Amino acid sequence: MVQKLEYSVEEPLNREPELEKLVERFIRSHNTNAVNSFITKDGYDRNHGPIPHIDANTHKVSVTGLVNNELSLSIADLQALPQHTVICALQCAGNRRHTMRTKLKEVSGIDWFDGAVMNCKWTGPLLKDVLEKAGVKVEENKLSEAHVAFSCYQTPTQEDEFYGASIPLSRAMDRESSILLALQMNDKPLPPNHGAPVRVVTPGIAGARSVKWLDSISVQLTESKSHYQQHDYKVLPPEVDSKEKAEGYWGKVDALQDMPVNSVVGIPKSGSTVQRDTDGTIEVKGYALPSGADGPIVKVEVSVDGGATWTEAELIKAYEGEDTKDVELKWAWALWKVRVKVEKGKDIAIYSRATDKSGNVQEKCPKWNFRGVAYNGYGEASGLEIV
Ligand SMILES: Nc1nc2c(c(=O)[nH]1)N[C@H]1C(S)=C(S)[C@@H](COP(=O)(O)O)O[C@H]1N2
Ligand SMILES: [Mo]
Repeated sequence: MVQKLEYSVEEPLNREPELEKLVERFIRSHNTNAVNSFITKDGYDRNHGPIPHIDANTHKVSVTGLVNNELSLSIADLQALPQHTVICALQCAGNRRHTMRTKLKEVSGIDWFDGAVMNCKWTGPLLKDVLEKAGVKVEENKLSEAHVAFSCYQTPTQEDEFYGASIPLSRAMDRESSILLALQMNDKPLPPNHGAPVRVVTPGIAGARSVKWLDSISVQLTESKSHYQQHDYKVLPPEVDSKEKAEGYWGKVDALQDMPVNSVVGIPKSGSTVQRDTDGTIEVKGYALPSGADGPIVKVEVSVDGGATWTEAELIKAYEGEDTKDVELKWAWALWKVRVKVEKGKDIAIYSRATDKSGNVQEKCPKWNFRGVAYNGYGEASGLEIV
């Protein structure tokens, strides 16, 4: 039962925190008084429609499609299953779109800067356990082409009657993938804006597949019919440069799933004046994200000479007082910091470059794509004045 709606289809809530507040230790967020650090307390919001406030006591999640037993699970039923916790980065596929738009060419989509990502702790049953309870009924030779579709029917969205997404069944059934039906975020029940009472969390996969206010799960041989699976969130080839041309391509290009290795420079901020220390160094900080299931991040390097030489940064995986002991960090972001020597001058740029465990290395600049998704060029703070 929906008790009220906040925002609207015409004007959904879309916001990102300031980058410095995401990567700096213990800076209070202006809006919520939350303190971000390794675990993000005040993350971005991305909605394609209003935010529903759902009654957790009556809400049900259905499990249908190619299963032996269709299920209708209450929140209490989901709580009764074994609970799993994952700390993972969850990012919008459009994170850093502003950089693609300004560095390469105009793209279509919300002007996200580098803050459409959060690193949170999520708790709930594994999707795999829920699917096993229902019993997946897919013929052996069809297993590799099956999908799990998630839907939220609470409100219409900007381009569709509902919000939906799907992921490959093989990924869902892999225990290591840590795909959850999250009931808690950072040890508290989910807040309405992040999907209360239950949302999907797909570590390593574009945020668009982490369906909030989850109503239904379906095992099927086709991908979700949602606009957001079929006509959005795809890396179109560079020759597609208009809405009209895109029409001929949506059906031919795979849906974006795994996100690429990435890093950004959060401090200093582009365009700022930075005072050098007596030893001629300045402090540089940022975050880094592994590619898909290839985490964790193993290296971040910083360059102050346009990429000719690089200095390795220190990876800060957790902070004291934050209980990340015994928690797998494969899906998490890495916060990093380094002191680098830099000459005095104007219009200085600092680059960052991340490497993950599987050896994926961030490249200087990826190819342009019409929707400006999955941008992962070098992190960059530019236009700095060093004094
Ligand atoms: N039901 C529903 N789920 C949704 C969305 C939405 O609009 N409706 N947006 C998706 C997108 S594009 C992203 S990036 C993430 C954002 O999650 P957040 O708002 O908790 O940051 O939720 C995903 N799940
Ligand atoms: Mo997104």
